[in-house]
Amino acid sequence: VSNFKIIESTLREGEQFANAFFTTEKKIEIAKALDEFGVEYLELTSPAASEQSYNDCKAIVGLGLKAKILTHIRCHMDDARLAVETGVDGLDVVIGTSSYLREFSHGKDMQYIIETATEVIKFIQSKGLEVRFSSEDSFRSDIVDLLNLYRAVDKLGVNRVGIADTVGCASPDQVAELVRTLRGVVSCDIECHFHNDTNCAIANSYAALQNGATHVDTSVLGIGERNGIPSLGGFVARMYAADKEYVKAKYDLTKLREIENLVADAVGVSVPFNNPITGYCAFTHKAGIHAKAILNNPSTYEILKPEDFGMTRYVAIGHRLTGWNAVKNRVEQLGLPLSDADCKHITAKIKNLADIRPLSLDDVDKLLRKYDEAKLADAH
Ligand code: HCA
Ligand code: CU
Repeated sequence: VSNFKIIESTLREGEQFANAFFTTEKKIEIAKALDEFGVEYLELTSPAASEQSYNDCKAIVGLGLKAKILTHIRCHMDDARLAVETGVDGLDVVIGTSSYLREFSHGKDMQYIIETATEVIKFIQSKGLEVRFSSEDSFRSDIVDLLNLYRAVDKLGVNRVGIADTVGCASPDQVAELVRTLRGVVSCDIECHFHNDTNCAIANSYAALQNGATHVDTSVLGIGERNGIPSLGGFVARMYAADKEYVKAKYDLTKLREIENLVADAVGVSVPFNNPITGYCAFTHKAGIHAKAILNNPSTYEILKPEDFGMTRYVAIGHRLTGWNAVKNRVEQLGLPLSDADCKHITAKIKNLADIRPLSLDDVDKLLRKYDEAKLADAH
């Protein structure tokens, strides 16, 4: 799947994360970092949310970034009027279409939704701005209602329609089916927004792209409402696995770690240990069989090349699953003149010790050096 665009929503969906409070300075720092990374769009909190949100939106527009700046609004003329004043490149308009949201949230029927959408979309277009129209809770909406609505807004000439799995209930096959159907109904681009309640957000995004979607919403570390949406890093990892050259050409992948640390710090969380690419063990190889193969050729057990992301691989050796090839590699790194037989002998010793307690690399190095010294002493 090539030719997709990222709508980076750390500064919109991400602000809905429980811990998020971004100062203007922090928002600017994050916006600049994401722009350097190369995301195509930044989506910002609605200017209608608060006075500061309005001002921050203007401040980010004023940075003159390469990325297009979008803001996210309810399908309402008041919000649209306020948003166009900020100078953004486009508006992401959203309204709830499921019966849950129509009954318990805004209380409007489909006819009213189509009429309001038409008014709001025409207004945005009259200002020369890009417009996307999306239905919240798409996967629990009536399919006929949904397609009628999308068809109507496509006829108005919106740039994109969006589907949103607001509650994180969709599976990749359901996504594939809905996007494929939608692809047959509209001629505009298709954006998708998946929540991660059942850990399917990235798989769902990929399924959407495979079936005709063009734009994917992400946030750094996946922060958002509840447990969030696809993480920028995880999504990029998925797309790199699908088309490495395309992804490398489009984005500055070595910036990922810095951006994640910036956002983690800003919202007071740490980067998860098993995070794709930047998790602390993402490139650590442990079992002897893996270590041996990795040392021969990293592609044996690595689908992502750590150096493409400014990361380094690590082969863990101080444990009971270790193997003599990994030990030998360490011996060579230390420049010790030990034979294969020596390495096998030391490996047995490491396994014995590691059955009792885990060994640090330092412990292993000491063992290796001691062995070497003892050998020298014997020789004299
Ligand atoms: C919400 C809105 C949204 C909007 C997605 C979109 C969602 O906070 O409920 O604009 O496509 O998940 O539905 O984030
Ligand atoms: Cu959302």
